[in-house]
Amino acid sequence: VSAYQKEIALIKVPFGLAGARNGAELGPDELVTAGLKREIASLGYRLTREVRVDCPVQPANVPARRLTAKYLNEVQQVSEKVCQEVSSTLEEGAFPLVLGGDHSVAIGTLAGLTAHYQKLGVIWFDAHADLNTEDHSLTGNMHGMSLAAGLGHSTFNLSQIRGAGSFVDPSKLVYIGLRDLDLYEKKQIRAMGIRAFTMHDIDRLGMKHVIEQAIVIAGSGTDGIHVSFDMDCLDPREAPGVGTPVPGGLSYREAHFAMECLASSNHVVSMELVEVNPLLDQNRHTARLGVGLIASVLGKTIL
Ligand code: B3U
Ligand code: MN
Ligand code: MN
Repeated sequence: VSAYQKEIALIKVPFGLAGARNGAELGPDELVTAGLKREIASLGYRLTREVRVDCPVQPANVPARRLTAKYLNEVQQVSEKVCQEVSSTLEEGAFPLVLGGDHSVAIGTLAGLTAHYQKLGVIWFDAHADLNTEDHSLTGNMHGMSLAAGLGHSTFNLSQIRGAGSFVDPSKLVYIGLRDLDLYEKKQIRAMGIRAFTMHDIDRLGMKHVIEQAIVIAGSGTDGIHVSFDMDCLDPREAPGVGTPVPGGLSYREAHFAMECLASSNHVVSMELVEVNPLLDQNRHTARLGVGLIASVLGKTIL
């Protein structure tokens, strides 16, 4: 976050239909309850916009749907709205902070960002690659397809969203924290040559090296870095309140250190934090950690 940009828009997206379990739709309110606005204020930011995107909830009678991409129409509706909010935020010169919701909200965020930035760098913190298309997903859950939509691989993709810009450039995309990939996703990562720092790489190289490399890849020759932060990148001991926990994830300090390095890079132009599931959390632990990580990206330091 640039030192001059001290205006923030809070875009809450209480949408959980594209996730694996119920509860991600409660994430935005949980993050606010855990003290997010206090942190933002105490870091000297002005909240110039606070919106709660109107999201569809599960209908009483779930109609028979195609299993390949569940709740596609709902994801489309939400993506349009999130895109509009993100792009108005950028027009006003504020920093978009998007709170999910499941990770499908990223489709709208990426749409709004590409509307404004020609060359967007993206750092995707996640246990998963979210690269499935409707033809390859084994679950039909669209939170596992958001980057495929951002890259233009799935049938529903950025080009279908009003106002979106061009697709994300795979050479400016970096993964951090991967440890649960479907076979198709592995093939795609290799075929596209996407820089992927798996948990193995973090063990081997250390987070310092990983985040520095990630900032170089996503931050040089781009208009800035979007941080898409899926809370399941963290180890479930740190963040139990997520829909699809995977053992062996980032530690508290690794995650904070990465956020602190991103803050001092001055390249971050937007952030989203997704997949906080209060129904699965313990003592609001995951939401509080989420708030702390956002604060670190926004420039909070220990001393
Ligand atoms: N790759 C699997 C699992 C998954 C993706 N994202 C999450 N889980 N959170 C899928 O459903 O596409
Ligand atoms: Mn994800
Ligand atoms: Mn994930």
